[in-house]
Amino acid sequence: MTIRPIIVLPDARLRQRSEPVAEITDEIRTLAADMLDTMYDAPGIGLAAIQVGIPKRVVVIDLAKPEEEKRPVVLVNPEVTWSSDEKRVYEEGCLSIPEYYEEVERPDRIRFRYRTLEGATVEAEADGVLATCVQHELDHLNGVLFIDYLSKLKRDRVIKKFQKAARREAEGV
Ligand code: K1U
Ligand code: ZN
Repeated sequence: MTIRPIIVLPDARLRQRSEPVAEITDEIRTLAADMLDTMYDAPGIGLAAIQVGIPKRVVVIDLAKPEEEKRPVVLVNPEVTWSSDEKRVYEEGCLSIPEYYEEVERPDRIRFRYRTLEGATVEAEADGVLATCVQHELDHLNGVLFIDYLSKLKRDRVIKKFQKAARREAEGV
């Protein structure tokens, strides 16, 4: 079991676009296993590879409740292929912006495609929380954060708060 450190705002790597996975190697399988350990430990319901500092298009998701059996899903090179016109508002959080939650409006239903660790291509449809989570994680692969959907006032306020915390930590305060 390996828990990797999760990078947090204002780390510039969170704004980087991640590269597609060309081949599913042992390195990718180890990355996915470590991401699942890291997500369960946090805890969270999703994690993108860039959140552990690796700019590769890999995402893990598990929406199972603590009392349920785990249902880990690994998405390699995921893409949204269709999204509904109907929207849904959900209160989102982000492990890279700890303890900050805000409502975000996104398409309610999506279709998406991804590769599994076994190399199969899967086409899936999602609604509700899963649709929100997949869209949140795919945004991470393009350097987009959920705070980008908020007003400039709210976004600037949260960025400033995290910049100040990073400065204080660097100064050892
Ligand atoms: O990508 C991330 O930072 C993970 C994030 C995923 C997410 C949450 C909410 C809406 C969309 C995407 C999280 O998991 S934040 C933590 C969280 O939501 C949670 C933690 C424990 C139990 C249940 C949820
Ligand atoms: Zn996030």
